[in-house]
Amino acid sequence: MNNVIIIGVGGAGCNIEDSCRKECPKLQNAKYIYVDKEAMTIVNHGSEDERILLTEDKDINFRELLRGYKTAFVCAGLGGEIGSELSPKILEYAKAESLSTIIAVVSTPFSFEGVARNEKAQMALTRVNSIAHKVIVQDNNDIPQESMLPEMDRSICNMVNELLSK
Ligand SMILES: Nc1nc2c(ncn2[C@@H]2O[C@H](COP(=O)(O)OP(=O)(O)OP(=O)(O)O)[C@@H](O)[C@H]2O)c(=O)[nH]1
Ligand SMILES: [Mg+2]
Repeated sequence: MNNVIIIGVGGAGCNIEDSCRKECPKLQNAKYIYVDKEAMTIVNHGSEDERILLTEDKDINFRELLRGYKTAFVCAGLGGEIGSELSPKILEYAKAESLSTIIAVVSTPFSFEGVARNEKAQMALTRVNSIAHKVIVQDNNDIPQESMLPEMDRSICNMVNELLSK
């Protein structure tokens, strides 16, 4: 599938994307893009030409980036700043570019992360649900607490693989 683009936004989004890259055989040939505002975080993902560091004075043309692809996956952990704010926007850009399949792959926070973060995530999820054609949601509360984060993202990949096998 080389007409597929996968964009991870924020810390969790980039982690989820990396897990998909490792665990989803059907996404091996996709174009991978990692987006974050934190330089320290983003260097841990992909190769240099796959990374987009958001800075206040840099305007990123996401529509141009998405143009020509048939399918877009947008990955984000909802509840923080960048993933919650930017992932719905990127989904909207994909819609504006008329991609035929627009899929969101998101997590919602553990309850121990607090009400504010959970409310932020729910608001973002409402937006995501209204834009994407398909939404894969990992409720982090469903993951055994002793599991490491990569384990939980593996369970997201299982959902992605299931979707792709349909
Ligand atoms: N599934 C999964 N969830 C994660 C991971 N890391 C963080 N989270 C969850 O994702 C939410 C958002 O966290 P981040 O991705 O760090 O936030 P961000 O989008 O980078 O936003 P800011 O750093 O606030 O700008 C957290 O509240 C956690 O619930 C991860 O590796 N996998
Ligand atoms: Mg972050």
